[in-house]
Amino acid sequence: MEVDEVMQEAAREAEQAQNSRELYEVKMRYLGRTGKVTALLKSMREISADKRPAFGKTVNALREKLETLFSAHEERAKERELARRLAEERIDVTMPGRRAQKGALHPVTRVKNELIDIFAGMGFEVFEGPEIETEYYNFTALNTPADHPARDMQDTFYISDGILLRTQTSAGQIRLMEKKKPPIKMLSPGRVFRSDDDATHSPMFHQMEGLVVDKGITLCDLQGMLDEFARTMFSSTSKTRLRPSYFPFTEPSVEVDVSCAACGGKGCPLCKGTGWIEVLGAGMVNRRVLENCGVDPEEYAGFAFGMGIERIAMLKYGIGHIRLFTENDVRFLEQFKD
Ligand code: 2NM
Repeated sequence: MEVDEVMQEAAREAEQAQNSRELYEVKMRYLGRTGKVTALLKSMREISADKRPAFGKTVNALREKLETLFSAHEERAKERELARRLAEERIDVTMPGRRAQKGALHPVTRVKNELIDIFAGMGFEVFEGPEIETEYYNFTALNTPADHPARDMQDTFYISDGILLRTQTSAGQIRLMEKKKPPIKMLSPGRVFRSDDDATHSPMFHQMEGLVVDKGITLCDLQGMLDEFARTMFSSTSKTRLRPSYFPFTEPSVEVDVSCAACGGKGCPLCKGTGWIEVLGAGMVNRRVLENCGVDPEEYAGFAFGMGIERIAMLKYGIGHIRLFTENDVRFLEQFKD
C-alpha cells in the first residue's frame, strides 16, 4: 500500500464526514487498533532489516500527519456543531412572558363579602351557626308551628327524627340570642337547604340574615337601615318600599322592594314594568320568638331581615339561571375577575 495513497484517501474521507461522530469512525479506520496505519506498522516485521528503519520513519510520519489532519477536522466539526446548537437553543430574553392565570372570587362570595362590608360598617357582627340543626332551633323557637307547611318533608331535608339541614340561618341567630343579652346586632351568612329546584330556586343556596335587638327598636330603624343598604349595594339613588307580608317569626312582617336600578324606577323588562324589585323579607321579631330566647318583649324589641345571596347576585349581574352558580363553568366564573 502506497503511503501517499493512504494519505489522500484519508483526507478525502475526513472531508466527507458530516459530523464529529462520522469523523471519529473515519479516524478509527486509519489510526484505530484495527486501522490501516496500525496494520502498516504491524507489517514492519515482514520487511527486511535494512529497509525497516526507512519504512518505519515513513509510516510514523504518515501517522503524525493523519493525527494533525484529524485534529484540524475535529476542531472545525466541533465549532460547527456548537454554532448550530447555539442557534437552535437561542432564547429571546426580550420576549414578553406568559402571564399566570389569575383566579376570581365566586360571584356568591363576592356578593357575600360586599354585604358583610356594608353591614359591618353599620356595626353588625358576623355569626355563623351550624348547617345541621335541630327541629327546635330551625322551626319551634322561630314560632313555626308543628303543622306549618314549611316543616313538611317536601320542603325540608330531614336527616333523622328532629334533625335537619337548616332551611334558614336564623336557626343560628336563636342560639346566639339565648346566650347573649341585648344589645344584639348580628349578621348570619351561610348555606341553607330546601327541597326546591327551578330557574330561580336551588336545593342549596346562601342566605344573609340580620338581627337587631335593643330597647326601643322600631320599624323605622329597619327601613332607615335598608335604605342605606340599597344605596350602597345597588345605586346612590335607590329607594325602598315595604309591603305587608307574613312570616311566623316576625310581626308585623314585610317584603322589601328596591327601586329598579336598571331603569331608575320607570319600568323595564327586569322589573316587569313595575319599577320595583323584591329583594328581601323582614319584620319586627315576633314577641314569642324573643320569649323563646329568654328576652323580655316588654323591655326589648328587635327587627330582622333575610335575603338570598344568589338572588342579589342574579339581580346585580343579570344572571338568568341559578344553576350557573353551581356548575363551575370557567367561562361563567372568569367573568367575575376584577
Ligand atoms: C327573614 C324574614 C324576616 C329573621 C328572623 C330572625 C330571628 F332569628 F330573629 F327570628 N332572623 N331572621 C327573618 C325575618 C328572616 O328572611 C326572609
